[in-house]
Amino acid sequence: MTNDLENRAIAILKANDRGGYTVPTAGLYPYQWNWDSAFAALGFATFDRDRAWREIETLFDGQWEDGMVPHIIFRKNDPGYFPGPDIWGSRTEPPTSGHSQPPVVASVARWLVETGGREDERRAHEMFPKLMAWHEWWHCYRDPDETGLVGIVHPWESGRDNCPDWDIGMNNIVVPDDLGTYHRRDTDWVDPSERPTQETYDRYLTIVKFGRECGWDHDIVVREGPFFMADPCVQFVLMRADRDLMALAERFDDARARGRIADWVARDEAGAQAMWSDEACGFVATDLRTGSKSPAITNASMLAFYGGAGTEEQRAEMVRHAREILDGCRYVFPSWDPRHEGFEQRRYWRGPVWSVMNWMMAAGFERHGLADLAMRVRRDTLAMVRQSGFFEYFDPLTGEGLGGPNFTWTAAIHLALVS
Ligand code: 9WN
Repeated sequence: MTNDLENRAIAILKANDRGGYTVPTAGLYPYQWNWDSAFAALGFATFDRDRAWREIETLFDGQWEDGMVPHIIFRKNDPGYFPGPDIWGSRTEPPTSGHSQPPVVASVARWLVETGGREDERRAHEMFPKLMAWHEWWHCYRDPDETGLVGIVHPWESGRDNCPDWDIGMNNIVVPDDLGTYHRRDTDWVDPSERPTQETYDRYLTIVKFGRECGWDHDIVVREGPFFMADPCVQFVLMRADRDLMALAERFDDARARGRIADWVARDEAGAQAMWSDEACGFVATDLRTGSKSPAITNASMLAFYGGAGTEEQRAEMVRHAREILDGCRYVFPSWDPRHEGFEQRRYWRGPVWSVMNWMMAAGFERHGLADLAMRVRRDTLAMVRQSGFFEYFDPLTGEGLGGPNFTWTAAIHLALVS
């Protein structure tokens, strides 16, 4: 039996369907985004498993020869979004952006297999080499010195674009005189006071210009590009996904893949440790150029449980942070610590709550026997939707819905939580 809200969520997924892939929200985000599709699949799986698989299979239409799965696939040009395919200049078919996004897909594939039947197993098996190539890309190109810590070359690659986490890396970017003028589109759809500032956007585009001009050569972008930071979200999502990929390799009895993944898993924890900050007493974003650490706890820090990172003592510190932050917010989990300066309850990734982060976080809490924390996070996720609808994100102090309406991943997570 479905209720009105579930029917509404299903209707949103169907309305955002562009034939094999969904757009995050009509207007503001008119293309296929990487981790949005992974979460969309979780929602589709509650009523149409074939469509769930299609959502993640179509993502790999954009996979690069070197294994990278880009963060946006531009299937048809839509002037409603900036920067479009020409600005990225990736010269791929289909046109794509030039960097990736948090690799959630292997975890979704494992989940589909373990909750499904033979057809799910068949499709996961078919996808398996592509997933291996993507993970290999992360471990090889984004961790060239094999430290176990992968880096990101653009805040957009984190999926948490405007988080104050990136300020330490972004402040070092020098905007060139020949960046040129451009017309942002995001502020046509959403109140500019909730979006990244113009100064931030100039720096985003400075990184894109650098990537375009070196032909998106990953080695050059990583070694010489304007930005290279470690992100707790990408690192912990990859840690989780490596283990999920290992479970698939065992299921498919693939000894070669098992050996390769075992190497990655063995390095992952050392990488996580490099993000530990004694000052913040937690896992935080780290600038891989300067070694500077972001000063505050975020919802990405809390994915340590999801990734299975940290010692018992470190996890106890993280639980202490979680409880204090939970006490200070009507709705959790905020994207920047409200006890810390820089918290903005409405501005993009500088305070608001995202359903997808909550979904992963709750799974991590549960896995570590923190049922009360998991329950609170899930309860708030559902409550914000009930109060405000299926918005892109929410104000942690009031529950007001912000950003794009009728948002695919908010609808998908709602379905995943109630099913
Ligand atoms: C840039 C689509 C994407 C999400 C990201 C979110 C936002 C884009 C933007 O929208 O990023 O990739 O233009 O702000 O931050 O997580 O995947 O929903």
